[in-house]
Amino acid sequence: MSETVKYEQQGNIALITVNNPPVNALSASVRQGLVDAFSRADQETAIEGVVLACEGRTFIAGADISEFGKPMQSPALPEVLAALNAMQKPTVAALHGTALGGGLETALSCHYRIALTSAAVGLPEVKLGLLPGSGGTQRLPRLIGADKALDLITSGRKAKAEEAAKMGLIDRLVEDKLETNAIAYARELAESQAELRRCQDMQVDTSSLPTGYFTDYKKGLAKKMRGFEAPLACVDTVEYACTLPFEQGLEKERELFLQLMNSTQSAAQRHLFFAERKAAVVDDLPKKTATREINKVAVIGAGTMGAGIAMCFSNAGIPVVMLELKQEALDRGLTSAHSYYADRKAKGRMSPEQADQAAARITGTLSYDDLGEVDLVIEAVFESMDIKHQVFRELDRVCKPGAILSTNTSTLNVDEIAAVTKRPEDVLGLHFFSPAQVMRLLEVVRGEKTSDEVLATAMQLAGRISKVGVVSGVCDGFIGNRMLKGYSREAGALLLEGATPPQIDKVMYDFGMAMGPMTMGDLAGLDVGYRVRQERRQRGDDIPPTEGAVADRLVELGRCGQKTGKGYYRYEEGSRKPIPDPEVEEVIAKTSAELGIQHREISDNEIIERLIYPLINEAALILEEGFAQRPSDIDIVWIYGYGFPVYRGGPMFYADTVGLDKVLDSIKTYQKHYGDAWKPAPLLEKLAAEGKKFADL
Ligand code: T1G
Repeated sequence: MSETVKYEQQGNIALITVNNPPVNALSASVRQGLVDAFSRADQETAIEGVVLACEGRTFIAGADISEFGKPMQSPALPEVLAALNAMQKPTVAALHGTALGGGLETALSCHYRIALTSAAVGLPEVKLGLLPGSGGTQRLPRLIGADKALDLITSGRKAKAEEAAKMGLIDRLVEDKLETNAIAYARELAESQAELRRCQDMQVDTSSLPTGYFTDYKKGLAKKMRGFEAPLACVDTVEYACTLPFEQGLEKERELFLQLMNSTQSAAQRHLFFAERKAAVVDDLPKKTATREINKVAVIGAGTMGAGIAMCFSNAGIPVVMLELKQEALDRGLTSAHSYYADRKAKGRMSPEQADQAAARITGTLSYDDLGEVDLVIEAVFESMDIKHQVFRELDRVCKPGAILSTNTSTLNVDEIAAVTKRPEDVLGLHFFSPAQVMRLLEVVRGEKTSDEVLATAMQLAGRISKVGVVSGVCDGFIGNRMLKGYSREAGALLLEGATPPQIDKVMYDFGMAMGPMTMGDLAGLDVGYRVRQERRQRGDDIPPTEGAVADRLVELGRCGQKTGKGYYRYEEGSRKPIPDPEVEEVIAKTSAELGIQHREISDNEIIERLIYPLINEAALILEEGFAQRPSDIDIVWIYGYGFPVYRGGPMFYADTVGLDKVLDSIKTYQKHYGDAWKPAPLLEKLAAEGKKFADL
């Protein structure tokens, strides 16, 4: 028997237990152990029933993702499940924790399922760019119906045990003593000679499915999951379950599964699965670094960001006090937070109790002297160093020793802010992304003097408020915004050379970005960039005349974007739909002429290269300067902070799929035309020369 699967005889019941921490993934050793255990239980005459259970925190949470992309060791999971299916004695799967993917497929291959009420089940393969490849798409629809199965398989969501029981997926629920109850259940089934109920012997009830059901479902998904291949394949497999005999459906499922397994999209999504978990690790922080308790938080500034940040903490059950200088500003912030919860309540997204409690957790004050007991402060006031200094001097005066003082600045130097306090070791940046209560990214900006304890506390806190924390060093724009500069610069330059806002936005939208740079500019407000460029020009920074040239002209014409009803596009009253505006093309043509730039045909591929390759090049500089720990962190920043397409894995993974030599060649070509703004990063040149990838770092 393998070291990860245990076989015990409990009277007339065989108890087969998987023990493969941390999540009992179906590694090669587990698969072999299960095959051996099933055949032993089938052969032993004293055995009349079988229970399959797991030790540790969860039932099998799926196939071992770390084995993907490598040669598959036999037995493959379908063989394991075929052996389980062939059992001539009642089998009961005992579920606790999260029975996911291949784990749920294993449970579906048992005759009966019992679960703790605290358990959850799901088929999240679609989140890895895959589909359930071991019978899940054929057995689940037969057990719970096509529509419920489609929902679980295409969303990849988890269903709590009670909901799963209502669907008929789980046969018995227990509060505790799962193993004992499971053995009793198996014994009851054996002694009552209960039917050996196999999902594959069931028929999917398609009587209630309207004509064209699957086609329409795919159309809806193609919109909702734009660009993803796996969700559409999932629908095809469920349709096979409704139209083909089980074995044929199984073959089709496997075919599509292997296609997806070998796809770049799935490789990208598997990369992100591990990248997200890796981001939580700070390489030079000892594992056991102490952390501080965070039970009460203060937010300075109750504007859009401040209120959004306050909601993040309240959603995690942490009371928050917002501070403002004037009552009306405070009232505005409290109102926006409280109406957010009222809206959640009205839409049934939160129960009335939950919504009322969350709203009540957000309070306000006009006095710094009320902040003496908070464990963490997040400053979210106007981006001016003078104002930041005033705020941090006040915080240094009133906050208790050990309180963490953080800034939500996206552009200013965190070390300069920390330097006005007597406790720079307790200061760091916590850079949230707008809207803060929605965007999952949190750039945790490690200052020169930030202590290990403060950094460890911040990284732990990120998970607690459902954010993905990524460590950044202190440099201009940290990781995300620093890379964005090249992207925005080139978007502006492409306009001057003849590309139009709709053309650029369509290319980037089709590339998979949540929205194109011009629409994004109009959403954020073109005046934000205008003010930053004005400040930089006053500071004497050498800004090329082309940089932001069109945006500056538009702002000077009062076209600041959605907030003024027109920017790169015009917007109807109350609509966010961008409408191309000939006046903008006139402004562009006039600006190009003033700068002596000829318009020309610009290919879609050039637009992609000139917007994405600066991201890659700047990221290589960020890595070699040590402002980011690893390339995969940068992918997480752009996926969770800037709407980079998930199925492309982030800018670094994408660069590796294109090939660093090809990326470098193009960058060098643009350098010849546009100068040293395109100077290749030494790290990129080195990796390309060595035929290596960012993934090799
Ligand atoms: N394979 C390998 N490692 C896994 C794993 C898996 N399936 N699931 C988790 N880990 C590692 C993870 O990398 C981390 O490692 C540690 O376990 C704890 O995870 C044929 C093909 C189960 C809900 O997609 O959703 O089955 O960072 O930090 O927050 O049809 O992990 O500590 O070194 O996430 O408590 C389908 C994926 C696979 C489930 C637990 N299954 N896992 O969450 O802990 S495809 C999944 C999760 C499949 C079949 C197909 C979550 C979790 P480290 P964690 P958590």
